[in-house]
Amino acid sequence: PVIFEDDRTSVTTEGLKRAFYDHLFYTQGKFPEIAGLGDYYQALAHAVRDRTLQRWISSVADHTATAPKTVAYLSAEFLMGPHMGNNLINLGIYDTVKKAVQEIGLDLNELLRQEEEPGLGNGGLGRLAACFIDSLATAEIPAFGYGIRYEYGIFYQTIMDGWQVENTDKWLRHGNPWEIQRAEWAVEVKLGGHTEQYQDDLGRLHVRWAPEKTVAGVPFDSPIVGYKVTTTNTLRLWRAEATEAFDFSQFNRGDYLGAVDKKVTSENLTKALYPNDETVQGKELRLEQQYFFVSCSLQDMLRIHKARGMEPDTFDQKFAIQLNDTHPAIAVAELMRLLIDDNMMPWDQAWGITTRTFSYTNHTLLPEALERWPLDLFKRILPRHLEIIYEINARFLNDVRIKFLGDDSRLARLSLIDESGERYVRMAHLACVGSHTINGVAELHSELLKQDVLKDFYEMWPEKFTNVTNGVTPRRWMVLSNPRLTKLVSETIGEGWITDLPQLSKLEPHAEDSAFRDSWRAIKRANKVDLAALILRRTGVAVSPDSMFDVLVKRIHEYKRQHLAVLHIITLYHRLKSGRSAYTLPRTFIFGGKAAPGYTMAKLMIKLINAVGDVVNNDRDVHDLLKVVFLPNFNVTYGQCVYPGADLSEQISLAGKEASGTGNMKFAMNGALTIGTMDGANIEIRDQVKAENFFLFGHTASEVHDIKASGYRPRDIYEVNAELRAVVDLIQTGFFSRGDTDVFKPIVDNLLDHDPYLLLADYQSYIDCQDVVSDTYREADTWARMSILNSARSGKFSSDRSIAEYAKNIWKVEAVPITLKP
Ligand code: 26W
Repeated sequence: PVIFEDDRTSVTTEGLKRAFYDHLFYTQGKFPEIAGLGDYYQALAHAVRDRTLQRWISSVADHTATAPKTVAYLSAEFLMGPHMGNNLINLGIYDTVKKAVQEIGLDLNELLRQEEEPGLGNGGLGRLAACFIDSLATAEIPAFGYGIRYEYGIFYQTIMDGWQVENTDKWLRHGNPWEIQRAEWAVEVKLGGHTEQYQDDLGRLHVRWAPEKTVAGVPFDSPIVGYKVTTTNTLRLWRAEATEAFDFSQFNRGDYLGAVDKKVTSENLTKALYPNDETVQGKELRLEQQYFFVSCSLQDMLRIHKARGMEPDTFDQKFAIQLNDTHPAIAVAELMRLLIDDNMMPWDQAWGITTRTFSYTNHTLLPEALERWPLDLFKRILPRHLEIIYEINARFLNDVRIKFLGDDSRLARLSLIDESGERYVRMAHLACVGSHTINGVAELHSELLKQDVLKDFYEMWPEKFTNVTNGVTPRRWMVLSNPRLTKLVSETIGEGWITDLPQLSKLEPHAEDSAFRDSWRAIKRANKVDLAALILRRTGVAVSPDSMFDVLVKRIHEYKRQHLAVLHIITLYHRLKSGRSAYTLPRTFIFGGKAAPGYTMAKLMIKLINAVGDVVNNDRDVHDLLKVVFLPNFNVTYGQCVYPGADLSEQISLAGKEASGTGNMKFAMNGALTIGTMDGANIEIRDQVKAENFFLFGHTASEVHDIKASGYRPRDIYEVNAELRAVVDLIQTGFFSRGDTDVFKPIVDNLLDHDPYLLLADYQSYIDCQDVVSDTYREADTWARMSILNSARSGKFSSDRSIAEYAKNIWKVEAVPITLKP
């Protein structure tokens, strides 16, 4: 119930139109004759933001008054994607706004396209954080998302001559109407310097940290509106600024420009997101970023806790803090420091509070992704934290010693300090020791954590380990991105599925209804027309919506094996050229994803995709049966068009490498069939949709383990498999590179001599499976049935389910319904 209606709250068409003109005039300072699309977007965005505020303030007021246990989701990345569409959906005003905008003579879709998406994340982990805060708000759970307000998000990718080129992502160029700066809640963060002991009046010893420098952290808040509930939580992102004190002292010494210089240096801290996923770099600035946002967030939580009239000794009863991978793991040492040094709490009490507060999610099994900081670098930036970590370690190793008498190698393996060569601080170890619960993100991943990466910790504390399979929010990934399907589904089974996704199972009987299948197919066709238009606009390649849309979108990485899909394409092409394939199913291969700028092999994989596309797309012998496109700058916005338009979802990572995957879930919900390995959440998707509706290929994780253990020789496979040999030879002899035999040599050599991700071992199984896919697709009716069942059985993969599990089993938090206050 909107208690009083005005230009800021009204959700009638007339009220919305008034609000729009009001903001065009008073916020943008424009009138229709001189306004552009950007102005119209800003005007509408402000009108929509106004409509979140009454809920937001009601939520904050209620939480302030009743002090419920609150979740703090600490994440270095929040890959939010555009806010406007999502807010329209969650506020329940999409259709009315569309109408209001129409009556003004504008097109809502065109306005939505004006928003620069906040791409403050690399991929899966950052997008998961975004889905989770949507589900938290929808579940009416009091929660903050805490992170970094990068001035430049993930780089903007273009393709030149087939190669990836990176450009800065100036997402704040036109301002950000979705944030409110809260200068009054700025905090100070120390860096560098040294520590010293001192005695208080009672003669007790304490430690003081005398930093080399301080920076200010300024919070920027965005509302996170729950779906059709009043609860509106806060995403609080920190920006680094120079501290007043710092400027002032320099200025007084007459060094004005020196002071300005320092200001610039401070602000560099939150300048840019590191574009690497799965490979750590050990850069000083990255550690500073991590510590900066963690310290800001913990200081903020303690401020809120005290403002609610409570003492630090009850902190763990009021906050549950989730560490999104190890990027915020320094929080364990920082909370100890804040409790001990600033709040004068005894060690044991502080440690109890700390370990009851934190829980840790691991997102990767790749050894190169495990964060460790060179000890000297760590000590230079965080001298006090190193002391605290030494003390945590000493006490921890003592417990280990007691549990495993005389097992010295175990002590070395478990230590928070890696002393096997150059010394490092191991962040995953800090996270494990400081957390009450440790979880993986899919069943297989959680099992492999216990058997492999975190085995020693599992043996120490088996009770800490659990699984929470990832999920994605159906509000963005179905309702917003696939309105056609949403309409059909809601007309068929009602709207309950939007917040209770397992209700999609009510669609199952309709798979046998031919009229329903026709509607289902027509929707997929229409979505493919939209996707084809996007592809044409961005690549210049015309693709036919009548071909099968075979899609592989995710970060480019060898373990994800985009080049295995390329081997398949070349196989089909080679069959066509050698006349051994009279009847080829028309397929459009759609690739998208970014390579880390320093990851040479991944960049070469992009070049290979484009090189193969250039040849295949322009070869008349192919008769347009095969098209290969690389959609540049794949991001949330494009995802919203890609997932609904896909027929086939490629989830082809080497088994045991992909922690979960979440794109796989978005595809399945939207009716794509999956071709995939027994990896991550693929296994659970197959469990749900049933084996006959899933195209499985490749070795299992345990087979992979055995193959590697018994000495894998990829070249042997190349020697005996003629078709594979022909395919590899086409690359090797420069067929896709105008005779240049050097350019793809690193890929070919790697495959033939090392092949760490077992492409050759899985090749034949993949090709055979793809042949089955083609045969199945020809049976349009069979395919439609399978597509419906995939969607109908994807209910498990809502992030609402994931969040319910975290809330009940890990955070121990409950819903707090909010009533709207005038
Ligand atoms: C420090 C470098 C770095 C940066 C980011 C290392 C690792 C990461 C992330 C953990 C990479 C990531 O996004 N992992 C993905 O997390 C998803 C959400 O749980 C999973 O679905 C994906 O399988 C996993 O690759």
